Amino acid sequence: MTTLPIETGQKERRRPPSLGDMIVRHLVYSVGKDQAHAVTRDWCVALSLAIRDRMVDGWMTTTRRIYKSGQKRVYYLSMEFMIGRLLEDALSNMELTEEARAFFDERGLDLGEVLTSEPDPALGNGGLGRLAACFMDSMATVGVAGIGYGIRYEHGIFRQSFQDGWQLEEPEDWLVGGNAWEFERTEVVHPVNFGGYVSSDANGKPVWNPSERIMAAAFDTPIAGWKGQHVNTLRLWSARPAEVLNLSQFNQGDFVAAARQQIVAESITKVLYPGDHTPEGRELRLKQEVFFTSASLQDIVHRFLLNHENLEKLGDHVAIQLNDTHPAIAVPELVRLLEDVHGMDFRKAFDVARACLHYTNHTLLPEALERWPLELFERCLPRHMQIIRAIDDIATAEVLAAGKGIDPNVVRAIDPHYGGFVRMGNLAFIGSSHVNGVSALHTELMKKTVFKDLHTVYPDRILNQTNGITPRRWLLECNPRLSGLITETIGDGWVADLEQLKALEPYAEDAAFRERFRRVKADNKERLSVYVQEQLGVKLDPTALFDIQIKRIHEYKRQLLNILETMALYNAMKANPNGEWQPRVKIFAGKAAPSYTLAKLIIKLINDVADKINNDSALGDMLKVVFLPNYNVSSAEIIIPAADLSEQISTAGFEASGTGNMKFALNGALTIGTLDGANVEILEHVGEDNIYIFGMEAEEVAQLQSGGYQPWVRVGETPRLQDVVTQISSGFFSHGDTERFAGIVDNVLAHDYFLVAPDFDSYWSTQRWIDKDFRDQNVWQRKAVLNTANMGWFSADRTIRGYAKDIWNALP
Ligand code: 26V
Repeated sequence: MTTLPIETGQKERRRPPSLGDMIVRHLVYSVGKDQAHAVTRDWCVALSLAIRDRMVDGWMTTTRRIYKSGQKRVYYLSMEFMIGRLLEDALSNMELTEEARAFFDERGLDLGEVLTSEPDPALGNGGLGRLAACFMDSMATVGVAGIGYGIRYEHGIFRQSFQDGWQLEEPEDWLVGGNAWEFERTEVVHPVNFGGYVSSDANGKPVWNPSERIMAAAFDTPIAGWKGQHVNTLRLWSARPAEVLNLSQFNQGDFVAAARQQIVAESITKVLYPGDHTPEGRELRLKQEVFFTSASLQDIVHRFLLNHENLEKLGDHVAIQLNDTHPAIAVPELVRLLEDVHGMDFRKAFDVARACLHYTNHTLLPEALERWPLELFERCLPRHMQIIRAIDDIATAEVLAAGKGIDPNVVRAIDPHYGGFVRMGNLAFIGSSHVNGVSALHTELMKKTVFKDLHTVYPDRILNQTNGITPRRWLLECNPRLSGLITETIGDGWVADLEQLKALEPYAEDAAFRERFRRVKADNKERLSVYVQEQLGVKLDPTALFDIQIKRIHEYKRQLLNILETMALYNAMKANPNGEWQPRVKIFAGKAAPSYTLAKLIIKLINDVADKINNDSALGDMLKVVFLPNYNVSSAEIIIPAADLSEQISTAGFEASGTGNMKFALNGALTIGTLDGANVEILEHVGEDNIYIFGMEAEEVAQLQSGGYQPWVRVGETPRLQDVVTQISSGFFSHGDTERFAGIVDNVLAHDYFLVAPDFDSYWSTQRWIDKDFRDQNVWQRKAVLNTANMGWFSADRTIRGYAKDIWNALP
């Protein structure tokens, strides 16, 4: 079990321990179990620690190499990292999966079970957090010296279950039972201050006298790229009180007061997205943003000073990417560190900060663009407020110098109206050298809408970097059958160079290959059917068309359009039971924000419709509807490979990019979608014959939304939709309860901001066209192969190279 000395002639050399030796050692010495008593989770921890050991060598080599070469560092600041389970990914990237499997086979244990006993760290909500995780994988694969900075939430996104069809939220507890991947860096602790007032010193320089201090403690997770050559770090911050315990209060017997500080401090990293419907919740959210951003910037400056002296050169060696506006406080905070702590002159400090910082925008939705009330900002961050005012003066001068006739007030970070707000989007824009959108369409819309005026003043600042996904997790690992077939056909070069998938294109014409491709999909659909049966007790027919929509529940994503079409299909099937219907399974999954009432009502509607349809014996297997609970990275890995049809049906102009759309198409699903986000570019790559586009385009949407749209008239002109709306109002899907879905009926008839009615008929007829194509499996599989073959461009490796070249100037 320990390292075995082996004879090598004269010298005695130590053979590195085998993976099996390391697993057993960790089981005994780290977990404290013997093999006879170990449970699956113990093996999982032992295996994770063994793999982590193997990663550490590469990690140290990478770190030394970066120090020596002076390679430019990239810091990715993100409030969310939706990393998912790490063990399977690490095994795969380190090419140790087969060795591990053999080890467990020998003991009659199943590697798959060991892998799924790992909790899924769900430190994010949706696309933005998952993108950050894909970028970590790709930075390590491409060889960018990248460090991710974020928050080590004690509770990630809530665990979703259904009670009578309604969403229930329960706390998630991924850290119970420990986290085998992280290293706590007890020596790395940065103070983060809040509140108080600003005075001046003898020289008239501002001095911040904060009233509260929280400590940020670092936890590092190594992130190995493909083949483990380059290993980067994800550093997550956990909040600690500045004083461990107020001993005098404790000794006075006031135990609660003594513990208070700790509770208040630790609340900062307790949960992802504290409810923001109370002032306390909003303040906590602002503090989370400041907390992780300040700690990260202090860390970055500290690292820089380890081997450089002149902070004026920071921008030559460091690029800092702001993942949405959540870390936008970085603009005044970096200025503050340079000016107040390191004595740089304000104007110089701002120029240095702007040289380092870059901002990615991920949504145009007005309600999602962060604005903080001045009162709150001033109270928590009085010094930052002064700096923001000074930055606004620079912006004003630049607006006037540009001479484009723009009113400086629309550009400044501070909006003086309605009591005053800090506009974080404007702040991030002004303080960054590059601002990027996440798909071609979204970037163009940024220029025309939210950042129109800023774009006029700074015409070279906005650029596009279309999102991507890591092919390691989203094909190699989640779809072993398909990746096996691909590797057998074109070799394994695609894993690190996804555009090699193009070599599959000729095989679309090869009937034998199409049949194997179909078989792979059929097997994945069997696997998903087993999962659905376990989760919901619903039996699916795996030969039916699997039609899948999985994503956060939001009106603009239009799960409502999908379920309304499902009801209309049900009505049509009932009206003509002997018709030649293509059997379908409609699969939904996704979480609704706890305070988003309408989104939660849509979930209830889907579950009620599912209940009605699945229990209609006259229909048999013709139509089934399921809503899988607790959608996360792990369930996505089972669902995506099993899809025939991918639903990407957002109202055009509202989905910044989408990345689920890419995962499905890469795995051979066809897309039904609007010309929105990255769907537009998927269309360009897979070709119009291999994707189903329907509905209004962004410009038509904007026009209709700007006035004159009367949804009730439109519903009246759409008979299938009219019937369904009447049924919902009459309690047809709610056991006669006519009130339950009043909110939805009212939404469709009176508001319909996201234009469900105008797109309904086009969606319906596109679905019927899909039915027809699916019935001819030759036609369908040909299109499916062409999707996989042409999705190579959507690798996050390509995206990262784009950022490295166009934004960071940090090509490896
Ligand atoms: C945030 C909020 C918060 C307030 C209530 C409504 C609302 C709606 C949307 C959001 C989105 C937050 C940002 C985000 O997750 N954007 C997603 O980023 C992905 C990666 O770039 C992209 O693929 C998705 O299209 C985009 O929605």
